[in-house]
Amino acid sequence: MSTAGKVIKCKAAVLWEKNKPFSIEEVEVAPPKAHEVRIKMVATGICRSDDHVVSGSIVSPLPIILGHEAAGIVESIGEGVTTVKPGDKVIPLFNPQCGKCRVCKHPESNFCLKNDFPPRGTLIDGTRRFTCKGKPIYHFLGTSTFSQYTVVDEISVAKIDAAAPLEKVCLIGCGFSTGYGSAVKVAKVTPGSTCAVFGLGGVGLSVIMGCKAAGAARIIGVDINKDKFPKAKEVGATECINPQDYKKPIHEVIQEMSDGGVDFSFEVIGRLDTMTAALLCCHGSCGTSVVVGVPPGSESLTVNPLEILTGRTWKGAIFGGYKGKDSVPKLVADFMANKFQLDPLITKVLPFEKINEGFDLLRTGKSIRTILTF
Ligand code: COD
Ligand code: ZN
Ligand code: ZN
Repeated sequence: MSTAGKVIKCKAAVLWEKNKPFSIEEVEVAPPKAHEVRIKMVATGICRSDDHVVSGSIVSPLPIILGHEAAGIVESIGEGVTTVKPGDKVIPLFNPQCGKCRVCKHPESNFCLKNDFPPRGTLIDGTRRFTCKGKPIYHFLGTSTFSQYTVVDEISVAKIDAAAPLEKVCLIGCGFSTGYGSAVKVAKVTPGSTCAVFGLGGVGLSVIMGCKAAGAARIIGVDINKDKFPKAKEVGATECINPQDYKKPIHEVIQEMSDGGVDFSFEVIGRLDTMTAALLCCHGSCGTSVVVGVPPGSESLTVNPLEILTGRTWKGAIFGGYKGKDSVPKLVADFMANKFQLDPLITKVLPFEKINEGFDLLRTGKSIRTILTF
C-alpha cells in the first residue's frame, strides 16, 4: 500500500533538551509539500556537529531531530519535483544548492544562501513536517536524518548511483567530503607537495586521503592522541607527530621538517591555537592554510597581518567547497570506481535505536565514525 500523500508514523531520535540523551519516539512525518522530498532513511553517520547541538555549542531551537550525514531511498515527492523520483537512492545535503543565488552561480563558492546555518530549524518555507506527542519538532540543517523518514527540500538532496552501498556512502554526506574536498578542491594540493594535517579524526583522515589522491609527496599528521597514528598512516600520512613530544612550538618543528614551511596545512580540530599553528607552519611566502574545523562558540583569532602580507594564503570552506547536487553524485561514482576508500573511517555499525551508544563512542574518542542503520 502506497504511503504517498499520507502522514507516516515512524521512529525518530528526538532531542528534547540539551545535554540529555536522545529519546526514541514515535513521530508523525507529514507528506512533502511542493518542491519537497520524503526519504526513507537507510543509514546515517554520527558527526561532531550533531554533538555540538547536544552540548549547546551550536545553538538550535529544541526539540529537534538531528542528523545530517546519511543516505536513503525516496519514498514520495511533492508537486514540481523533477530531479528525484520514488525509489531513487539519495544523499540529503545539509548545504543545499539552489542553483539560483549569487553563491550557487559563482563557479568556486558553495555556501548556498538557502542554507539553514545558524539553525532556525525549519524547511525553506519556514514550516516543519515532524510532530511528536502533538508538538511540532524542529528540523536540523534541512536534513534531520535521525528518523526512519524525513522530509527535505529538493535543493537539499542529490540522486546517486542505484548500486551504491548506502551504509558506506552516507559518509559522503558530510565527513568524508568535508575533508577530501578541503584538500583537492579548496587547497588544490599539488603533486610532489608537502602537507600538514592537524587533527586525525574522520575529517582529518579524509583530508589525508585527498592530499594523497592529489599526489602529495609528504603528509605530516599532527595529533595529541598517538592512537590515531596507525590509521593516519594506513590512509596516507608519511609521518605523524605529537605536539606534546616537543619543547618547541609545533609550527617551528614543522617548519624545520619542511625547509621553512609546508606547502599546504589544514586545521581539522576546531581550536584557535591549532589554527594559528597551522597557519604559521605553512611557508610564509608560498604556503596555503585551510581552516576546516570550527571552534565552539563565536571566538576570534588575532593574527599579525605580516603573516599574510608576505604571501601566505589563508582560506576555509564548508563541505570541502563542493556544490552538493553537482558533486555528491560524482563523489559516489568515484567511490564506486575505487578512487578512494570509506571503510577506514567506519569503526562501528549499530542499529539506529542504539544512537546514544554511538554518541558515547564519539565523546570518548573511541570511534572515527559510527554508522546507524535503520
Ligand atoms: N592538537 C592536536 N590534535 C588535537 C588537539 C590538539 N590540541 N585537540 C584535539 N586533537 C585531535 C583529537 O585527538 C582528534 O583525533 C582530532 O583532533 C579531532 O577529531 P574528531 O574525531 O573530534 O573530529 P572530526 O574529524 O569528526 O571533525 C573535526 C571537525 C573540526 C571538522 C568538526 O568538529 C568541525 O568543527 N566541523 C565544523 C566544520 C563543518 O564543515 N561543519 C559542517 C557540518 S559538520
Ligand atoms: Zn557533519
Ligand atoms: Zn544557492
